[in-house]
Amino acid sequence: MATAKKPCAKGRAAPAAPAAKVVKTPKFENAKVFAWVDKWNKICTPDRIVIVTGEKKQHDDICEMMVKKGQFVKLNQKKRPGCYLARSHESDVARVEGRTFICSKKEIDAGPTNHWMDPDEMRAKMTKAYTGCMKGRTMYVIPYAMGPIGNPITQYGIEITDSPYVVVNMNIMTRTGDAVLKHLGKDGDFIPCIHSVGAPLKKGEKDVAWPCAKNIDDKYITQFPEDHEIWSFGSGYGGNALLGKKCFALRIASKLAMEQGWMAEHMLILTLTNPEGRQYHVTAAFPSACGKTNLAMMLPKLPGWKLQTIGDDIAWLKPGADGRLYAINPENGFFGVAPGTSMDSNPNALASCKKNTIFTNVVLTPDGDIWWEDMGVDAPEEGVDWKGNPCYRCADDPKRMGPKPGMTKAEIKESGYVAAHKNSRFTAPAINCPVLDKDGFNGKFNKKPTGVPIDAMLFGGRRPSTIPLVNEAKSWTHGVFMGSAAGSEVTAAIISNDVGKVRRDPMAMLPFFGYNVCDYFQHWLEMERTSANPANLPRVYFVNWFRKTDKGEFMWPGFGDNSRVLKWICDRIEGKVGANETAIGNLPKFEDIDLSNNEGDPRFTVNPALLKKIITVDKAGWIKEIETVGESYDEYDRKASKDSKEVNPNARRVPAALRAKLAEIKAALAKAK
Ligand code: OXD
Ligand code: MN
Repeated sequence: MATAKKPCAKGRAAPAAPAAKVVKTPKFENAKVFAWVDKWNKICTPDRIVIVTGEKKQHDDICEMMVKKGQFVKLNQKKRPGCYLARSHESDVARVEGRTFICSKKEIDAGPTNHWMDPDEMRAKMTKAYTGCMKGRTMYVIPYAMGPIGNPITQYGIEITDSPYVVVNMNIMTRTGDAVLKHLGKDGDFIPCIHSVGAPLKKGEKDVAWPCAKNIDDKYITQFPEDHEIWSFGSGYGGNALLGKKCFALRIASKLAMEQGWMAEHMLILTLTNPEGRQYHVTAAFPSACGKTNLAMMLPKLPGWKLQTIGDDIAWLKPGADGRLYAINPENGFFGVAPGTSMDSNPNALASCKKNTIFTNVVLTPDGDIWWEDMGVDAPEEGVDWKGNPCYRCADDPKRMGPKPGMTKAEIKESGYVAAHKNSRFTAPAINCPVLDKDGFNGKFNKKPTGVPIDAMLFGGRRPSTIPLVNEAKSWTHGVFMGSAAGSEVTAAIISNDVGKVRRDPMAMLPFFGYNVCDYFQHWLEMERTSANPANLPRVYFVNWFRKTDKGEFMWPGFGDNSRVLKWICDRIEGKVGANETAIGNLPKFEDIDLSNNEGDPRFTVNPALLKKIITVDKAGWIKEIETVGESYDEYDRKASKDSKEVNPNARRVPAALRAKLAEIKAALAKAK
């Protein structure tokens, strides 16, 4: 039964809730920066506003404040100076692709691979969520640069956030602070970004270790590609909250790049120097968990060859007057996956996180250090797992940990337990990397700030069958076709109905296209049409380190042995070696793969008989492969709504040049022996 409302004292109407107190917006010389901060100050109503200066003292003070609040664990400063550990909420451990939106005015412009919502509807919905969302919190204003400040390829952003975790991670991952504001001056342009963890605090309420919106449906990672704006709400996870990374450097930047004739790609950049001192610059786009960071920092097995890192995740490439593509790494650090990073797989990544690094969701050891699965070192007797619970060294495998003392490896495996989250991360300054190519990283070539000219572009994926070790595209269009067909195979290691099926991940950009995938393919093709000298575009290759035997054993050792493939690529560029010209592309001749220094640890030794197999065409496999690439094209051609089987006549189509390439390879395969 409804109860009658108590009349207000003296019969007057109840007073309206007091308007939230708005703190004063600080002054900024740049009017657009002031307007952006002022707008969100009034909506989010934080308790205070702090401008991120980029200075070490402010960074350290924020870290210490987080330690006091229980949001960071300070690691053993003798072993890991300047290092901290964070543990995230269980709902907030990875990118949320289902809550990531490209809010273009028209749905078709977001395309068939993106989630879309009408921009006005999204703005209204999110503005409601942002209203009062920073109560009890500090609003930080982070001026940041994607790329070396002042470089012609660099772009700038202003991220507003209420997360100190975001501030200190952005300090590592980008160039932040006063220098950026100075560079922007009165009217310099930037990408406006707003982020909130979506967890306002009531007066006197104690904060939690990892504030966020706990319900996945309350998280929004939104890009407005026409307005070049980024709005993120409810998540503190790196890929959702460090807005310079995926949201700006890939989604918004890919749109800008399409409009302005350059490229924003999910690619590592490396510098390779041969024994004669000739330098090559290579980019590589692999989907997640396919070894981009490992290749970017690899120690070559081939004597006399040197590899240096420029970037491990994102490349921005601009065409030069000579037709070459010049690349910078827009980032300033590595946001690497921890598990699996070991002295065997990537000693340079381990060295990169020796100091000034933030670890998220790894194991804390009793001596204040960190550990993760497949780190290649014995686990401590006991530790604290990523959820903050005790964990213990496994009874019969010192390289595993379980949730109870004395558990066996089999028991731990059966339970599915991991002590470090599978997507646990290190955020490490690039400058820590022992093999950093400092000039290239600073966007310089021949001492000039232009980015480095790219000689070869690689695509790849985890493909246990069919796809050869390395395959050279016969033309730029063929290279674009190869990229469009990239993907990774679901393996028997995963319990899934999709085993053996390929998840297509064109150019490794599936979660990162800022616009319609078909337009993106067209843009790649346009790079040749609009080039000042198409002959100077990079050569394109498809590589696959992951072929397996019928018994499930790797046929190629990978890691440092991949230098053999890179050398073959350099030899091709120099015209030093020929190739087997096949229906699918140019494959190496066995004798052209350098097998020197092929001794030692049998795990890292090339088996010549297996090598022969992975540089030939598996005709039956390729006929199937081409068919499934065609199916992915058909899928893109359908209307934006993913589950519709109808072909929408208004849908953007896969470019005819790629359809023609597919048909050409299919016909050549049919004719091949
Ligand atoms: C990714 C990453 O998810 O780089 O691709 O973090
Ligand atoms: Mn990535």
